[in-house]
Amino acid sequence: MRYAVFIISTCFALIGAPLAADKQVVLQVTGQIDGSPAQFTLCDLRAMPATMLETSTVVTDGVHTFTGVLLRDFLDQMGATGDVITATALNDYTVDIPRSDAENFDVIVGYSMNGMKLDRADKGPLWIVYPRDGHQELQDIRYDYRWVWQLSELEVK
Ligand SMILES: Nc1nc2c(c(=O)[nH]1)N[C@H]1C(S)=C(S)[C@@H](COP(=O)(O)O)O[C@H]1N2
Ligand SMILES: [Mo]
Repeated sequence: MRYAVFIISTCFALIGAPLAADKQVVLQVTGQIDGSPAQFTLCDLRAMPATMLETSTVVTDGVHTFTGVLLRDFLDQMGATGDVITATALNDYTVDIPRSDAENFDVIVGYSMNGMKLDRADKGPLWIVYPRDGHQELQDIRYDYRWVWQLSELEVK
């Protein structure tokens, strides 16, 4: 039920119409979820509760504020049952993310950095962001691999 509500959500722009690009599917979720495959536009993701995260990254200078959906809640909302999430990017990069990362840390599927939309040339439209600065154990190459930029698909296994 909750799932149905969240899948039909769209962008309700207060001023002007939402950009057409924001109504295109940016993320597909497949595998062990209710109603697989599920598809999401940026509008859908923005309509969900947002989490902000301040952190540095290994590929940018300084500290940035990222905004996105909490991976833990996102998976729960879809009724995900698997322990592994295979994340795939537009450039065909793929990596397995243990579900436990989402349980143990406030990992987000980020859609904006410093209040600006992430575009394709700048790790967008979606980037998996870990709260790196807040946890010493996340400052490790094992986790760096899981910061999938240009994220396009999550497969729950
Ligand atoms: N889409 C995508 N995300 C990716 C990668 C990639 O090649 N494509 N490389 C991963 C790896 S191996 C690391 S260490 C970090 C930083 O990669 P970079 O230095 O190549 O940007 O991003 C991760 N996310
Ligand atoms: Mo890497």
